[in-house]
Amino acid sequence: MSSLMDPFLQDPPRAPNRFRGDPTLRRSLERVLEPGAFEEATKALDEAGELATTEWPAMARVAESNPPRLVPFDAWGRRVDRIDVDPAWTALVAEGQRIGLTAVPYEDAFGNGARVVHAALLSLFGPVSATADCPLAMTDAAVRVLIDTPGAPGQYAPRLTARIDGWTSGQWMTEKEGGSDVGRTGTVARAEPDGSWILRGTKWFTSATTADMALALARAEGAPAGSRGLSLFLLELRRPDGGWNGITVRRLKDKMGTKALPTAELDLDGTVATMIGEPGRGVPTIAPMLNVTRMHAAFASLGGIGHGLALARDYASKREAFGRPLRELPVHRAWMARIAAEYEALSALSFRAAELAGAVERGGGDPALTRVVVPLTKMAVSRRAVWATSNLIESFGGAGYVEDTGLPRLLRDTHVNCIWEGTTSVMALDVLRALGAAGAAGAFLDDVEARARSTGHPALTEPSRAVLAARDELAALLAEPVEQNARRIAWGMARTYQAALLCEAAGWALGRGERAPAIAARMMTAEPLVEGPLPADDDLGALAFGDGS
Ligand code: MFK
Repeated sequence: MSSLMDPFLQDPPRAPNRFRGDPTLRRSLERVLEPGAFEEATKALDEAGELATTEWPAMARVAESNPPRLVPFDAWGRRVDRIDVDPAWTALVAEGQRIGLTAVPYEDAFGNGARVVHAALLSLFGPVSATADCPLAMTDAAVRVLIDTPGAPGQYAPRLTARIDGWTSGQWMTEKEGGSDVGRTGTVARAEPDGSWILRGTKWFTSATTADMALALARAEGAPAGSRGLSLFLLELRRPDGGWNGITVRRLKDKMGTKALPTAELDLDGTVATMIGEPGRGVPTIAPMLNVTRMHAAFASLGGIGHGLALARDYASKREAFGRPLRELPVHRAWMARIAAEYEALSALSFRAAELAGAVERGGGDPALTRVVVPLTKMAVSRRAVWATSNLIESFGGAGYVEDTGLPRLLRDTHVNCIWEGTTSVMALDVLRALGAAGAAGAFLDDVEARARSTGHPALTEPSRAVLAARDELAALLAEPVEQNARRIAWGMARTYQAALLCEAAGWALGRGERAPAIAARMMTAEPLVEGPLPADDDLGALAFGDGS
């Protein structure tokens, strides 16, 4: 061999079938689903698990290497505002539709487990889809709104849930003035004599601008300021002749991640729309959409951890340091175990949320508890997934920081989920708002207790005791849920609920000779579940902003 040839080559990390090779995911489904539904789901998940390590990441690489481009004018000077996306990205959207990401929740194949199966499919597809899951999230959510809103036009849901040649929907809320504070929306709607509405304003963050339709908030002329003056409108992006429906594209956003996803600033001027739901009830009418997209954010993040962990496990078997494969180094084993514990805990929380949401969507379940658990899950999974994916890419050393390994994308694309559809603080405040409903706090605390007590296995005595102590601490905090404590309460609830659910999952798994959830329960409950009290508001201002100091 020539001395110029480097004999040292690294074998790239390869994930096995992402469903069959992920015991956490398989266990979560097997435990929660009816046996018949689990068998049925396994076929679809096996196929998705295979594609998630082969074709989809290859397509995503192509899509990301050719990001969307805005073409404002055609060759002859006409304003066209064409958004060119790579065909691989369009094909990934179609793949998501084909495997049922906009259909499964509305089909009967999995009964009450539909949202659970859907969530698992999403966790396999999301992290390797070049964010093609984003338009599918909004499409799924738009279907929910159309179904839930009396009098909404009936022709759209069948198009949006079609597995072949389906439509996609956008969701246009965010404006310059109102990101979290949606009540500041400036877009106005003028009533026309034929009953339609004409919209005018600027939408500041519209993802998936290639959609066929969108749901948008706007203020009818003469309606009061604030969120109670907003109504919800449905619009088709294109007129029947193919031209834009009173829409011009100001620019595409240059984002930190989600590079293949065309996110745009749009001016609406003369956009023809239909009002959905009652005037002035736009926020509560669009709220079911938020609850669905927040579940999507959680499962895309969870999938990011699962995908990164699969690669990191493979790498740790191949890569040698200090004379041994990484997986044999005690420091590496302890670190990877902590990340795996987090994945077990976040999976337990996420699939519980999917179980609750699926039951409510089918007219049963516990709506008050679900209303609390969905924002809690979105908050905890998206934020902790940033920690987990950051640690996972670090586990590859320098390779994790090199773009053409594809690894940095894992962190970038996960990070958006902390922001998209409501930040961590917005979620914490939403949890407090949801706890205000009659019976919600009691239902949550009772569920924590029931899960912690569900196992008498001696290996779980300590974890279960820690959960019950944290439950009592939370009960005291929830008696006076002040805004300053919103994040502390929400994080305490998330960690305590995760640990309670882990105890239950661990009891089930130990019965089958599987010990990973029990180890995770021990690791998670060895850390504080509820943070200690905060200093006074004055002190917080002095520390955070230098107030009065
Ligand atoms: C994937 C790639 C993405 C690419 C890049 C994207 C970057 C980021 C782009 C973004 O900007 S995403 C940000 C999107 N924005 C949000 O998610 C909004 C965040 N803010 C909230 O969620 C606020 O909590 C909310 C706007 C809902 C608060 O509005 P209000 O009007 O101040 O709340 P209020 O008065 O508490 O609630 C009004 C009604 O809605 C109440 O019903 P009633 O009128 O019948 O009493 C609430 O119960 C109901 N409601 C609010 N949230 C609900 C809900 N109902 C059910 N579920 C919910 N989640």
